[in-house]
Amino acid sequence: MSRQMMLVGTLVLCLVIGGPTWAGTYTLDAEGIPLGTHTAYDITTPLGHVYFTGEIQSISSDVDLTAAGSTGQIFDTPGTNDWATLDFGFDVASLTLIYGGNGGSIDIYAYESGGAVLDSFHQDHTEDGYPAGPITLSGNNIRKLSWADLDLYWGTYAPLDNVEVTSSNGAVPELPPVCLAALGLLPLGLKLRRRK
Ligand SMILES: [Ca+2]
Ligand SMILES: [Ca+2]
Ligand SMILES: [Ca+2]
Repeated sequence: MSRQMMLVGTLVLCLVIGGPTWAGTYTLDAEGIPLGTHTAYDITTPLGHVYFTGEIQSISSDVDLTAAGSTGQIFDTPGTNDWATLDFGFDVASLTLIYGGNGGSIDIYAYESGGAVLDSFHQDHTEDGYPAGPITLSGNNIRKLSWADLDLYWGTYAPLDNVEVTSSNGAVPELPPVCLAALGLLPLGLKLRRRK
């Protein structure tokens, strides 16, 4: 068997065993998540796991959010003096989303894994007729998105929808660790074979 054939064979075999990891963009639309309040609800996406803390509501009651494209369920603040959060189990390059409310303000922060703020957004008013996005928050390896209505002292209604998540890894298939390990051992295998 030629060296090239062994290389291709090893790649195919380890991709079958490990499965390629596809990175790119995925939109979180809150559909399929049980209604009510959650703590770190696990949303499995092709990009990796995302954990939602906050309230899932069945429909937006904000006309601006609906006009911006919100359909069905929404990600809302819990209304328990706390932030709603989306925690990402992978590095995120940017988040494009629509937001709303029927009064008060909205603050949205994007954090890195160490807790430093990478980007943020603030709007003084969310009453009818005020903008609802889309806006984009970006940064080097975002791991968490948090938002709240601080103007109404933890107002209970500050919804997001259609959160388009772009992974830092770009839209390319990634080799699983088993492939990298197999490729790393390949030269050794060829050497032993030549000795026989
Ligand atoms: Ca939705
Ligand atoms: Ca509004
Ligand atoms: Ca709420």
